Amino acid sequence: MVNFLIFGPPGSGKGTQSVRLAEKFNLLHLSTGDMLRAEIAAGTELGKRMSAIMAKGELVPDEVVIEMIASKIDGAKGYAGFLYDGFPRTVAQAVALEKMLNQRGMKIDCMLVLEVDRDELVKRLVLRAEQSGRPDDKDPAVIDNRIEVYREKTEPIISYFKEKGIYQPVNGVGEIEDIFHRLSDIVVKYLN
Ligand code: B4P
Repeated sequence: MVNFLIFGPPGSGKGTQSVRLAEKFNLLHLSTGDMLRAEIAAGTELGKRMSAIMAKGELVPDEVVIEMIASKIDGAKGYAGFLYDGFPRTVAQAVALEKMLNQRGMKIDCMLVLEVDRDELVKRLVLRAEQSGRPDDKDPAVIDNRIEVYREKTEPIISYFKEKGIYQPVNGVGEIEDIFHRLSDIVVKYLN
């Protein structure tokens, strides 16, 4: 099993590209954002507690998402690999993921990093708010906070993994299809 991380600030297109990559390369798409939104939609106790945190643009507690990912990895069969979307988001989550994979005889093989400037991110999220109605996209102050939280808590993971030689930066600006080709060209190398 090959383990890919797709990484980048909010609105960089992680979710958009992950769906396509998962389909093309038979990867299990693991989006912690989608898992959390599913809990909220189902009205679970966990969902109720997490929705207030997410609506402010803050990160949910590490242990919540680590537990979610572990339960998905175990029992997954028939895939060429895993694609982690929006996880890890803190160095603590990165360390937990490495440990979880090591215990199962795997490692993180590749970190795809979508690079998109701030103005483009805000533009995309404002547009998405109109279409999807996601509460965390509606308020510009919340979007700013999510970008800040990314810079402060998530971006340090890049240097942590750069030292491990798995860092693969990708230009995330342009047509969705073109970005998909840039990513696919890297992914295919790990699967052959
Ligand atoms: P996520 O669900 O991960 O969402 P995101 O970072 O906002 O978006 P993404 O980068 O996937 O962008 P997308 O493809 O949709 O997180 C939401 C919240 O969940 C977090 O703020 C946090 O509270 C919580 N959370 C999730 N995981 C967590 C974790 N591990 N730990 C703690 N908390 C966690 O693209 C955005 C928009 O741009 C779309 O409308 C898309 O159509 C558009 N777009 C994409 N590519 C484009 C392109 N090339 N050109 C133009 N538009 C494009």
